[in-house]
Amino acid sequence: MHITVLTGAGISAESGLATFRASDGLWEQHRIEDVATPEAFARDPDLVHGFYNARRTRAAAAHPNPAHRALVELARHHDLTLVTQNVDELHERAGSSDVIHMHGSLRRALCAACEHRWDAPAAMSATDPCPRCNKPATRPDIVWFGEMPYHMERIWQALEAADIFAAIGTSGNVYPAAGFAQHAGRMGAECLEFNLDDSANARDFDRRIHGPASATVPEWVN
Ligand code: BJW
Repeated sequence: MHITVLTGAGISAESGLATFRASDGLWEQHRIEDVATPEAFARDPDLVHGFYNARRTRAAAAHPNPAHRALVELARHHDLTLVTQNVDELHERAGSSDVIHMHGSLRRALCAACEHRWDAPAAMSATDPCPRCNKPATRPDIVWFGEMPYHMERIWQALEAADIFAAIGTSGNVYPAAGFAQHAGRMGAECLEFNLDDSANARDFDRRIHGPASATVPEWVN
């Protein structure tokens, strides 16, 4: 049996990391247009680096919770593809391997000039030189609005191969991830949603399991 899981910010909420669209979420404190678009980075790279440097510090201090750990257990018994929109590394730190980071990672830096990637230091600045081309064009290796998410070919294949597709802690507001349930369902997968409430695309799921992921996901896996 092949299971494809998509995780969003909600799975890391109980590890103390803010989600985006909650009333106290990241998009209440920052305008998307100021920190999560290539235009924002071109206009004010220091502001964008400041936003991601602070999140890198918070993510490094956070710990995986029972929902992250349950997915490690799931992979022991099933053929699992784990796709995350999250830029933290809590899945890896729980013990998951081969995690597909479709929106990039706080742990990686990207040269906007030559596209070289490397491990990010704790704090970055746009004037940091690229280790390959030496240009001062360092940016976080994060997929911003209007940019193409990573590993899409592999993800579509995993959705098409899935007997079960499960979305955990994602609001269903951001494409292409918000279209995954519809696609997997059309290809024959049973679609499950784990969330506190119905997401924006709840109608695409066969079953909706409401509650905190740290309780509902381990219960599903065991
Ligand atoms: C719990 C819980 C608990 C809480 N237990 N649950 C129309 C107009 C303009 C653009 C578009 C358009 N239609 C589509 C687009 C494209 C655009 C898009 O979708 N825009 C929408 C806003 C409409 N998408 C893109 O641009 C993407 N690229 C793309 O489409 O490329 C193709 C293309 C290229 C070029 C030209 C044209 C097309 C890229 C999207 C990049 C997203 N980037 C961000 C920020 C970067 C990463 C970062 O900084 O971390 O990624 S935005 C932000 O949203 C972040 C997240 O990964 C993403 C999803 O958020 P998520 O994870 O769902 O979090 P929340 O907060 O929304 O939800 C949390 C959920 O958890 C809630 O439901 C809670 O209830 C739940 N929860 N606690 C269980 N304990």
